[in-house]
Amino acid sequence: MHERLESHFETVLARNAGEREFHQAVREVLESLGPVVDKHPEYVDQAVIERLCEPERQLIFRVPWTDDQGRVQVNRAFRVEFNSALGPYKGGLRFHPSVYLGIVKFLGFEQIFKNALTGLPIGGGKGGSDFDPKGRSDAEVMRFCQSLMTELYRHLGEYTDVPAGDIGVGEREIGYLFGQYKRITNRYESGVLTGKGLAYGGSRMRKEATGYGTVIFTEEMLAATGRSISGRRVAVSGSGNVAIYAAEKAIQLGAHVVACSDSGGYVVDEAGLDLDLLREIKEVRRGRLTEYAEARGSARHVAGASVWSESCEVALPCATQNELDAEQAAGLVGNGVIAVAEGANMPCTPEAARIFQDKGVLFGPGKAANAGGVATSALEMQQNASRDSWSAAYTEERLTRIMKGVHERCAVAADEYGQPGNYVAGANISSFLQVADAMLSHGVI
Ligand code: NDP
Ligand code: 2IT
Repeated sequence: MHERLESHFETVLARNAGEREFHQAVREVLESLGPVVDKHPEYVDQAVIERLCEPERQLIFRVPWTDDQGRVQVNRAFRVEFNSALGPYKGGLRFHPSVYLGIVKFLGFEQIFKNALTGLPIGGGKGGSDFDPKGRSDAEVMRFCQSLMTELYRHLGEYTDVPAGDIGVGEREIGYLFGQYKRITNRYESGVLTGKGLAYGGSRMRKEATGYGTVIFTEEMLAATGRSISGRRVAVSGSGNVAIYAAEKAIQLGAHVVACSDSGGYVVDEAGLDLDLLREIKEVRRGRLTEYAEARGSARHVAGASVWSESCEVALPCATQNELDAEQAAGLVGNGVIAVAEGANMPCTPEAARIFQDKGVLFGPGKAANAGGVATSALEMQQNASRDSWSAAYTEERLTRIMKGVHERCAVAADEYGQPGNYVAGANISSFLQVADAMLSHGVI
């Protein structure tokens, strides 16, 4: 790390003790910014980097609700409004038992740069709760969402802070959250949440956008080196929103997608994943991957193991942070992987990412590769603001153009700062410059 950034990083460690994932996300960005600091010392002199690492506002609140047995349950919820230099705070809500401040802050920090890379006017924020939706009835999820929004609504607004989904938060949860916001505020403010259902202001292609975008980004990286995903053996991790639609787009482009996972293990299906079956189990029944193997003869379920022990040419980690470590990365390299794109946020450990880069594997970091989801959220906000609704074909065309733009911004910045082909450096530098310039223009705030 550049010596002028080391003391900032020490401050981050001291001020945010115990927030391991947040430290990891900040370190990765600061490690890329050495050449920028040499060229533009004003970013350090004006404490832009120091300010960027400190959220503008952090909310932590109690969420009490009653379960189906009449017992009172208490969860903790968070919203970190990290940076509004480019637009209203924008970023998802995650419901998962592992959620604590350090995870929300890592996600919010990443979101600042990801959102800048889209070229759209959105700032960075993130939220969530340690609520575990698994095994809960629709009525319990509704009561939890209503209680959460009863506090959160006062901090939101289409020009202020616009949440969406993430792990454990999909169309069902966004519906309950929107209903409660509308009821409390007595305003039909469509643009206050994204990922809404199509019936009441959602955007076509939002559900598909993150996974599709990840594969479009992968195809751009491959095309830049004269290759394509067509005919390649692909593995994805996870079997949620991002994973399913990454698999779908890869299949559309002629790839052979053979594996996916959930927290219980993974399935390998040499005949190629049957997405209708996967969607039925995961999206409709909210079931487990073991059911996939039971229903399909060509598939085998491996319990309690990582999908990254399987061989593939293109690896798309789409589950969660730090799910792919150095040993698994070395194994994938040994088995001939040529491209890795992070559909999830920070799924590769720093050591794993370094192995891919050192071995010449194309590596698309999450803040670039999965930017299609939030970008399409911004398109949803545009449709809501103009009281319009676009076709799937037009929205996908916009998404494709945006992802090509993200790839281009990363590639150009990497070249300009002497690290051609390094998408991590390119993503961090390009997005930092945009946010930092906006912050300098706004003065010391
Ligand atoms: P979903 O809740 O739809 O799916 C998550 C998937 O990952 C499930 O298969 C889940 O398995 C698995 N998973 C989650 N946590 C763990 C864990 N701790 N260990 C093992 N497996 C786990 O979430 P999304 O698909 O929306 O999100 C996946 C990733 O993509 C996250 O990193 C998210 O931040 C990122 N992302 C999401 C975007 C979006 O638009 N939704 C946009 C950009 C990034 P199980 O069901 O067994 O828990
Ligand atoms: O990590 C992410 O970019 C998301 N979960 C999507 C955020 C959004 O506002 O659509």
